[in-house]
Amino acid sequence: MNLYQQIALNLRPIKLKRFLGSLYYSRLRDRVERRFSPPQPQDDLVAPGNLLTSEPVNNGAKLKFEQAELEISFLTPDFVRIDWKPGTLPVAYAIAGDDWEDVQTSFENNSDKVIISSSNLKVKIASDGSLEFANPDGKIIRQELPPQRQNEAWKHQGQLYSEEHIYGLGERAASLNLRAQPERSYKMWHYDAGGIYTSETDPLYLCIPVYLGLHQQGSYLIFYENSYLGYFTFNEEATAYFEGGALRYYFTIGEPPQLLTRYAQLTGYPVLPPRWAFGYHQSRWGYETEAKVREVVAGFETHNLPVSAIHLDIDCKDQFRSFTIDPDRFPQLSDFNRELAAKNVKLIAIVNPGVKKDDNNQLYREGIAQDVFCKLPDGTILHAPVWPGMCAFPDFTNPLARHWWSRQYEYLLDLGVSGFWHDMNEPGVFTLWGDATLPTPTQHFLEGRGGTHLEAHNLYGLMQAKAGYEALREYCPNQRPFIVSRSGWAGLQCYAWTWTGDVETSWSGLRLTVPTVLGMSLSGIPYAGPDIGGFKGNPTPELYLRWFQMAAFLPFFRTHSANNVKPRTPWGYGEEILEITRKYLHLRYRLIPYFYTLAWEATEKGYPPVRPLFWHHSSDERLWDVEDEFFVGDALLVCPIVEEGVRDRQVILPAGDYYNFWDDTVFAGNSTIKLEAPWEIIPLLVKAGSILPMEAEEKLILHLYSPVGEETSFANLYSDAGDGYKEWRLDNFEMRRYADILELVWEQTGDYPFGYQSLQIYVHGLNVEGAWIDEKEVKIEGDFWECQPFEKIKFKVN
Ligand code: NBV
Repeated sequence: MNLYQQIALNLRPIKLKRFLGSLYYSRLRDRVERRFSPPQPQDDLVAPGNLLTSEPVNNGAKLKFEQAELEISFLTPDFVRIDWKPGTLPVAYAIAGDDWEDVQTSFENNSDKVIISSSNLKVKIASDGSLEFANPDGKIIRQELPPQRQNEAWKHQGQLYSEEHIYGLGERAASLNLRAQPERSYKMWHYDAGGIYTSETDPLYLCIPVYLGLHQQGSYLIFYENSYLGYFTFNEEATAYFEGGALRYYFTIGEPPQLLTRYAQLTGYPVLPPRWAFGYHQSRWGYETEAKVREVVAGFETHNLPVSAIHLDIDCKDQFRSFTIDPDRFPQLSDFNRELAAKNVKLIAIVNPGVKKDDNNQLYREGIAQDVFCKLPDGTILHAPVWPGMCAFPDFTNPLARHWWSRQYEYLLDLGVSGFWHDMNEPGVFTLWGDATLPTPTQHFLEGRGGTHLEAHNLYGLMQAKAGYEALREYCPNQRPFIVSRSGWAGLQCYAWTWTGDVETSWSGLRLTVPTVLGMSLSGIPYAGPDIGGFKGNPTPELYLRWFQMAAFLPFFRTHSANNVKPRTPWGYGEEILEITRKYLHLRYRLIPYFYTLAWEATEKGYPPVRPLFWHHSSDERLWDVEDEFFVGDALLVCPIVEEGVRDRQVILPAGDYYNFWDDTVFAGNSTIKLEAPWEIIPLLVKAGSILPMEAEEKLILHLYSPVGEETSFANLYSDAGDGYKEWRLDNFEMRRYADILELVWEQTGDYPFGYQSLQIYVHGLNVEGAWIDEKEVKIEGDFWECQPFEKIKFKVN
């Protein structure tokens, strides 16, 4: 794209009055970058050279090469940290767990290699600095070339097996298997695509240098704790290149669920969101008055559609300024929030990081007084244009800035706002050409150590989320914070949800949703979802419907759209679409106990609720490229329709047996089947052996999907008050299938009382001849049993 095309493209979303600011800033950024970081002569790449010394240390070893140092430290027997120096070590923003227990390791020094082994992992270091990781069976899981250093930068390569697949790197508009496009380079540099992105766009808003490798010998996860600008490619080798910092990475082997547990142990387990967050969210850039929002909420009521939250975009603000609400357009926000609360609707307000440069702006004046804005190397405050005009940017890598920022949430919380939506926090600014963010020499505090934007850029949204999270914890100690953040990094799961940004309104945009969300799942980001219907554009009724049906099974279920498109609500597409979306909305609300239990599981194990097909079947190569199906937990297999005009589809089934959710037909797994998908149907399967908890009208509804053979399966149900930090309960179920008996044994832990008036039990796939609750025979009513909690229910079946 030439300069004129870039200018023309950037001009489209930016109104003319912003033109001058953008022009000024683009030139300033270029000048600053020329002055403070002139292009460096690129020295040759330097390898570590020969191994000079090696010695065992607690949990690992230390090695010295001619040009580099290496430290190997086991965190658990299958999890190891590798440090290649020189280079500045990272500030530990992404690291949550550091109380690792000692790991027994052995140290061997042979003539040509050093071997450090634990009970689960062997690391061999050759005398040239190449590394090999093997599992206890001696299978080589990964082989690495000696890393290379070029001035401040590191290049690190792993040899890939020919069949190896790669997943992760945070949010990507790409195939699920990142190696499917070997020519593609994935950049580590959060980026605001400026209103629209497609399957060609890279990077997006939330890059994370973590990936999962899967091949016939096994699977592994590698996380580079390096936030510098970087690039990854996956062809014959997996290459990671970082423009600075030490080469510190973490490596672990095991099945995918275990890999994600290890990653969560390191970077933090996802926090439990409030339960309402799993309901439906309605949003639009354009809910600019209280009256408008009231009208939308009334629309949901009139059409018998549940809604849990309304999101207010920048047009709710006073001249787009952070933490304000336009008093003319939202004159009675407190009362209005009370009105919404009575309908169980929460209000979420957008917050952008840019603080308007204006001496009459109290926030700006405070920021200056507290010296918390990002500066250029010459000590001047950096200003760049965003929505309010020229803005200064809080340096969230400064604890003082975070503390000051976190105090600002109080006003909106007092007005009854329930959650916050962090946008433009890559950070994104307006430019006419070049990179739409802060200049790379911009200075950051980095907890006192100091550094430039090259290192802090990718941390910006993460640290803003931390500030926001801490604010909500402090001001509303009895509520769990709800923040949605467009950007972030490793660790975001401890503070916020995210969404897939300004995705194109097209079938291709819809198709991207599953690989993008799954890629985030495998990068430790559990809560994501798309703008239903795409951001900028008017979806056809069919596209909207198919997007809606898919999103009904994703953690973050939200319609959102740009300000220049038609209002997008379920009732805007005619009676047929309204009826179908209503059915999916109600189904989603019935499934909330299931989603909530998955959220609890994430806090315990780090498992994302939305999982790829190979999650429990990593050796089944048929599943490695499936990116138009996904599991929600272990029970639900969702097979969305992502092509126009399609009324059926092929479904690849992993091992096991599967029930068609809509009619209980059973399919043997390890197969490919075809399922009907008229407009009202999203193909949906339930794994045999599952206990699917649902709720409706204050009843808990347990759907027992009997195993086909004589098997035992387990399920949990987590519940609590839905918010806060008080009592909880965990209902543990064990389902046993014998030849003519199906049994469900129920055990409860925790103190929260059973929250339903009664329960209903449905048995799928079997004819029931008789039922006994705690050994007392009970009569069937319809096709279910309505009862009170029990210890055991037994069915005679055939
Ligand atoms: O605040 C306006 C939009 C928002 O609606 C969207 O969801 C964000 O991704 N925002 C981006 C800023 C401008 C987009 C052109």
